[in-house]
Amino acid sequence: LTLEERLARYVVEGSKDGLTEDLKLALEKYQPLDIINGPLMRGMEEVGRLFNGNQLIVAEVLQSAEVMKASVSFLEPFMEKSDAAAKGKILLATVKGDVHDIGKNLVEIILSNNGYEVVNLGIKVPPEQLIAACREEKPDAIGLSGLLVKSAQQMVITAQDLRAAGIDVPMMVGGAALTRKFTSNRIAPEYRGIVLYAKDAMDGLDLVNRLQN
Ligand code: B1M
Repeated sequence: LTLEERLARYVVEGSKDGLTEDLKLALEKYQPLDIINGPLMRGMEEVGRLFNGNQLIVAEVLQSAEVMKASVSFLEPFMEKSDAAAKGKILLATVKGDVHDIGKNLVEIILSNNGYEVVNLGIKVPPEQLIAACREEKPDAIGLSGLLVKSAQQMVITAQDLRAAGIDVPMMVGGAALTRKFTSNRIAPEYRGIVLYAKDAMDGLDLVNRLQN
């Protein structure tokens, strides 16, 4: 197997044997984020396909998630960091009912490495908690992540609740079940502030940078 195939396979098989050595090798060829977005993401996509076809059980998918998380933490110190002083404060959360956090945590890493202060509220965050955190933290933007189809609907509800609470700071949404169209047709009309769709973590950084300028 090639290095790239081995990296994807660690994720698919949920195995860490040899992972660190191969990540080190990969760093000689690629930028950390390209390793994540390339072979590791391909592995995760395969996990999603196998899971969907009932060829993997939740416990196995959890192991794959562990490999992905371990890889991201190994690669994180090698990522480019800008020393720009605090560009703004971003509140991040995975919406109510959803436990998926790998994508959200990647967004946190990218934003904090690029001068943003990130308050990560974690997973399954109900609108009430988000509203309370907004009042306390006074963020420049709110970032919501969700991977389940029902999470896209939960974002609509969250937008409504935030609006009812008088909150209108820019909102960025992302996650596999979401589309740009759903964001502009279903979420944005329910919110008073700007609502932006990010297809991945780097896109998220671009969007937030544009908001600050
Ligand atoms: Co779940 N899961 N899962 N899962 N899981 C999916 C999402 C699924 C598509 C798999 C499948 O069936 N093919 C499916 C959803 C079906 C649907 O609703 N359409 C699914 C399901 C069904 C479930 C359960 C219901 C299974 C069950 O219990 N029967 C359950 C849900 C529990 C719950 O949430 N209440 C469940 C549980 C789990 C695990 C716990 C086992 C584990 C998560 C572990 C963890 O996150 N700590 C897990 C995993 C790993 C997946 C897959 C395989 C991989 C997700 C992932 O981490 N990808 C996933 C299939 C897939 O996506 N291919 C699947 C890597 C990550 C980097 O990508 O999060 O998409 P992602 O983030 C991307 C972009 O989306 C974007 O940037 C990132 C890239 O840079 N992004 C943002 C994300 N958030 C953003 C926010 C932003 C900006 C960009 O700004 C704020």
